[in-house]
Amino acid sequence: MDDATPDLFGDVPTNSSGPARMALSPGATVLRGFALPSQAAVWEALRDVAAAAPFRHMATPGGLRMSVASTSCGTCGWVSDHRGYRYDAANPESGGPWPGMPAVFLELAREAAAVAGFDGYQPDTCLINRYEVGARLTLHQDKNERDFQSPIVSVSLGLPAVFLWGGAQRSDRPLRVSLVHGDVTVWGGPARLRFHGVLPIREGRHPWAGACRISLTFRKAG
Ligand code: MD3
Ligand code: FE
Repeated sequence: MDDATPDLFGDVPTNSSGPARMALSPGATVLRGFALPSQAAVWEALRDVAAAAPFRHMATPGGLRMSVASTSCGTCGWVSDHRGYRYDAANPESGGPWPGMPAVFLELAREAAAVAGFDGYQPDTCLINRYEVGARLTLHQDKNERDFQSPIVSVSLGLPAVFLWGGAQRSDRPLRVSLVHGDVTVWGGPARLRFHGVLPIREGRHPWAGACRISLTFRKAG
């Protein structure tokens, strides 16, 4: 966290008085600690998904190995290779379908969306990103989904991250927001196409995740 850009919510307790809901910008809501009540069941389901569809470092369309390792569950999964970014019903690693979306994932995503004002959320995929120390995501937009009406819900687990929250243009100077284990964010409406990214993960240890951050990102892609 540099001094010129203070942590927006650094003084908000993460779990002392139940989940806190905060508007980041129109359409973007941070739900502090929202995943904590279901964290054990979420973690167990995550291990099942990763056993069925192992994490791997995909290649960008330009041929670079992503620093983030990923996998998916649901009726389609996010894929990147020399042909571009897309959602595919098949896991290219196995040729078969992705693991189904665990009920505990779906319930958490639907409840978070509803609290943020999006009733009836029906995500069909969850992208699971694993960040080792130093891994990052440069500023980008999520534009590979067919449906921009539905929000994106993301769950942060393991090591903390500094999330970059940009504007409609890549050149808009991003805000920095700390996300810690159990935080859930909901991005929809006017926030849906904003640029965003994740700064390199700093060293640390989490009791379950070890030296990693894991994010679950729910989308209606198909
Ligand atoms: C804001 N993942 O996989 S999730 C991605 O923490 C991605 O792994 C990050 O960005 C992560 O594409 C961020 C939070 C998120 C997801 C989608 C958004 C924020 C968003 C789409 C629009 C605006
Ligand atoms: Fe993204």
